[in-house]
Amino acid sequence: MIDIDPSSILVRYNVKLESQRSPDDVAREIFPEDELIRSIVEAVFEGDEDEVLVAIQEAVDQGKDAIDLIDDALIVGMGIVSQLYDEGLLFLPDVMIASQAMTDGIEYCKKVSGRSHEYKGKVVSFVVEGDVHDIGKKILTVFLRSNGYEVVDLGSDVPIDEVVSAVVENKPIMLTGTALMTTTMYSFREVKNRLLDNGVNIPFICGGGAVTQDFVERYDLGLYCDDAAVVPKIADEVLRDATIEDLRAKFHRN
Ligand code: B12
Repeated sequence: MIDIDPSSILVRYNVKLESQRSPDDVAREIFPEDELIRSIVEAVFEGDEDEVLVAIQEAVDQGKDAIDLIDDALIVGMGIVSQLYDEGLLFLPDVMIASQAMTDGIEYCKKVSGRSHEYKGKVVSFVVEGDVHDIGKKILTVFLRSNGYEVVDLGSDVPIDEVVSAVVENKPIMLTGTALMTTTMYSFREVKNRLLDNGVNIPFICGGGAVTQDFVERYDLGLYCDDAAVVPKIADEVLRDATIEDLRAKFHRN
């Protein structure tokens, strides 16, 4: 039998773990100080859907405005999750779980107040016809929502007619399209043609596995981006009246 002292192994592992800062440690430093807001932010960060509602109710009982809590607490919590994801401290499942808690919280705030929340702007998102790969698109909608945008999510494998009708009906500030396959990404061009035929002239942000900047910049309205986390920054620029040329200059690689 090999003679091993387990306590020495544990001590060694502990030392290694304690020397690294956990996401919780980093988050705690940036959580807001106001106790009522902090509880909501923390619940979003933990992705605890039940606790989010309890904390919101507590804040409302103590005099906070339910609609203000959306920007002041729920979106702050999601912002911290996005920040830690960008820094590589959290992973995709953490983002998805937190976003569900935030979305439940927003619905609860709207219900409690009886008023509607004012979004920064509306965005329509879809995955192209013939393509079911929707994980990237889901991430994208999480980032947009957590940055104060309303997203009309058309889902995956969406026929071109449906995309164009949704844009005409909802009048978004921009459209996002996802394609993961070389065989499906050609519908971007057709969507763009149909938008222009309908007199719609909004930025059409395209991304997803097989798509490249070289492909997208060959058609009008098209803006390429490979990182879903950048999409809210593009939307912010669109709100500042940036043209497609401005956006390409700012977000395309040379
Ligand atoms: C998961 C997966 C599946 C799942 C999809 C589940 C789902 N609900 O999404 C299932 C099993 C269903 C599947 C099926 C198929 N798949 Co598949 N699949 C994959 C796989 C392994 C991962 C894709 C993924 O989710 N990546 C993670 C996400 C996060 O990445 P992402 O989508 O690119 O998104 C990121 C960025 O691109 C960006 N982004 C995404 N969208 C947008 C939009 C905008 C506007 C912006 C700015 C950014 C952005 O943001 C995200 C993060 O920053 C890839 C291989 C790979 N390594 O990519 C193959 C892959 C995409 N699949 C492939 C194929 C061929 C198929 C099938 C045809 C297989 C078959 N023979 O049946 C079917 C097609 C079904 C269909 N009609 O769509 C090929 C495509 C080849 C090609 N280049 O054309 C790949 C590349 C595998 C391969 N190497 O051959 N697949």
